[in-house]
Amino acid sequence: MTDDDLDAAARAILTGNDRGGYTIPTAGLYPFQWNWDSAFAAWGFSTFDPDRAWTELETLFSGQWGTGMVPHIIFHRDDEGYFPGPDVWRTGTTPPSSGISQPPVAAILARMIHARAGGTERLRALYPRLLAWHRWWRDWRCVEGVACVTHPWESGRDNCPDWDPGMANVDGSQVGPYQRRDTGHVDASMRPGKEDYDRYLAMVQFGRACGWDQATILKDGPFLMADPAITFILIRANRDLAAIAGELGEDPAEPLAWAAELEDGLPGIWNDDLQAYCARDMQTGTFARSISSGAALGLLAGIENRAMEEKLGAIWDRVRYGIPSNDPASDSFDPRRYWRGPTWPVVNALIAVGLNSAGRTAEEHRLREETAALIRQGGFFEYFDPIDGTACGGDRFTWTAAIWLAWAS
Ligand code: 9YW
Repeated sequence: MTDDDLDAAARAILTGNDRGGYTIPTAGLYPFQWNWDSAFAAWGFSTFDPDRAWTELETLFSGQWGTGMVPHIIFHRDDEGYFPGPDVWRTGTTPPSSGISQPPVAAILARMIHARAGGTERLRALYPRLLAWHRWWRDWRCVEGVACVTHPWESGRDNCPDWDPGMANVDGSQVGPYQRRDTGHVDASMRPGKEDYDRYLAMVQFGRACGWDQATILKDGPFLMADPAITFILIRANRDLAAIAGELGEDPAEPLAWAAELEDGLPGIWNDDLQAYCARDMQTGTFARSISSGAALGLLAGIENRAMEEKLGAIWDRVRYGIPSNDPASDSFDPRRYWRGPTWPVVNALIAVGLNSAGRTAEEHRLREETAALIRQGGFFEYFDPIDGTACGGDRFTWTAAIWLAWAS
């Protein structure tokens, strides 16, 4: 296939996964609207259908809660193919949705979509909703100055070793019987394990039992960990929101202040042993034991740190394709098990935005070439083995197609 053929195939994936105003990540495995997937889908659409790009974001924000939270899944219609569905989350919202959020990349991508394809009035209408969501992050997820997650699914990097310290203290033994659906769609050896799922469900059951009361979840919930990836993403997203405010004639003071607060909080997630910013269990103070691709998002937030960059450079050199989600030198590295080692084109794209902002064009070029090679060889899969390039997870994946169009090709 030529790159032109791949462009056409990528567009066909986006339009084929369109369910009317929103795009599913992939048919079968993920049949609803996912939060950060949609923001990337919009970026992809902006290369050939700007109107559809804005619609994607508008539909995402149609699920925004009164609190400002934008949920990680919006269940616009029923589908038995995914677990846990709305009957498990029981958030009571219209449209039905999950009770947690996902990485706030929408402002970063909305700004790039606007720069590429225009749409000032659509952006203007979205602005207060973005601001309300960022305020929710500030009020309900920033603890001791850093962005935290109350569930590994909230991080978007489900079974990453980043969450091992917090997961160890979650009791999953009382969740009762349930039927997973994911392992019916893809290879179980590449998915999170049963013990992981028991704990994921225990956290959902806690949220449900307290009526998704955020103060209770923060104070007494089973899991609270600082996430370096979301901290960096939120710093960048707040600055981009401030830039959007400037363009729209709005006051940028709030998002700028929120970005500065997060930057001030960064020493709290500096792990001296690893010489990197790192996930940290806020309940016990314990750091994660290996460096994840979350650390590689530092440049996205304009954070330059020589010691960490040397570490990240060594990690990159240990694989052939892209930034691995976990350090191959770590005993927790598993090259095909979801977020415990594989490389994710969508994360590579986000890292590349940071490299580009920092003027690191040679590294950005390398990352683009390695990511493009995976897609040329293997197709538009969800993620890849970073050592031999084997395509893994769901096929015809929306965000892989989107980043091909917007960045990798
Ligand atoms: C799940 C849809 C989502 C992504 C997440 C990814 C996975 C859902 O799929 O989570 O049930 O495990 O980890 O980042 O948004 O693509």
